[in-house]
Amino acid sequence: MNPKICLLCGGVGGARAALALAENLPHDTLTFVVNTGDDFRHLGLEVWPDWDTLLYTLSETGDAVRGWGREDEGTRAMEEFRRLGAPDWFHLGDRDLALHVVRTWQLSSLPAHQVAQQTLQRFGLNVPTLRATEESLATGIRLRDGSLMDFQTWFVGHQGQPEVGAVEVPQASTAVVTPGVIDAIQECDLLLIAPSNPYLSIYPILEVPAIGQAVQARKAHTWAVSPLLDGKAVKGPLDRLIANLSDFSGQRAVLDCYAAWSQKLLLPGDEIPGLPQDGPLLAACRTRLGAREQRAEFVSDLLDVWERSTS
Ligand code: FO1
Repeated sequence: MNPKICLLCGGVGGARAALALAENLPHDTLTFVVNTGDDFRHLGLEVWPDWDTLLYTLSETGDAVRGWGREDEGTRAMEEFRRLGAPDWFHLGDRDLALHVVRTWQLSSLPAHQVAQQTLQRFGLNVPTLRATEESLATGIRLRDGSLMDFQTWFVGHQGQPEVGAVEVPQASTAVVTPGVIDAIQECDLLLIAPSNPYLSIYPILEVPAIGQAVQARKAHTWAVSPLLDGKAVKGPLDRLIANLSDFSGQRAVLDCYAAWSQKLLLPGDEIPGLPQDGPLLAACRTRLGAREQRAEFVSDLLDVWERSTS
């Protein structure tokens, strides 16, 4: 029987892992819990980048090359923003913009989890997909010089270049956990941490006390998927964050990130030799997720490891 899986995810790696599960497993065995640390208000609009990347990836309406925003997207609104003197460092495509306008309008009368569910329905998606928290976790980047920069200003505005001293999640202790998140963590057979950026996409979720405690209580059932391939990040600033924030490098750094949370780390088999065997157990798994057949291989390996662990 297929395990009930709850996936903690964020970013492009998280969205691809969610797509892999949704393409290959019964939808009623899955729940996705999405990072809300990247969410911010821009031009008066509520922008939920990790949620939207998941929404567009699962509905196959996203720009697969960039990894964010819609495919077949227009730039007319952006051109007009520029003409009117509005900030243009964060690109909002025409169709993507419509989503943010409708979301902001809906949030004036509905809680975030209801707005999110309505959007899923409009995109024809039926896998339970939950924002980790009702409001943004407002991830902050503490720079090496001691100053604090909000996440999107660092990630997009400065292209992730300023050296990072720490990732901070100031709203974590007061944020309201979305209904259903704790139940999904407690009731799943397998709590899977997606191959997302551990520092930017997963750590903010785990920093929410009720979520962190629930995950800790399920450590024996928690597996993490490494976001590194050939010891390197597939996309984004992870390699530099590891250099800034970890005492280790490559897969050893990922192992260290998840030692307190996870019973197993899944990573390509040829990257296992040389890694220490005294922390989370290491399991070989094909983790390339760019093409449909690779995603099927990933899920097949995941289920093999699962069957071996339960027999
Ligand atoms: N990332 C960029 O690098 N540049 C952008 O202009 C940009 C716009 C954008 C608009 C909507 C959205 O949902 C995401 C967008 N992203 C953009 C991606 C996003 O900010 C980051 O990739 C994530 O927050 C990191 O996971």
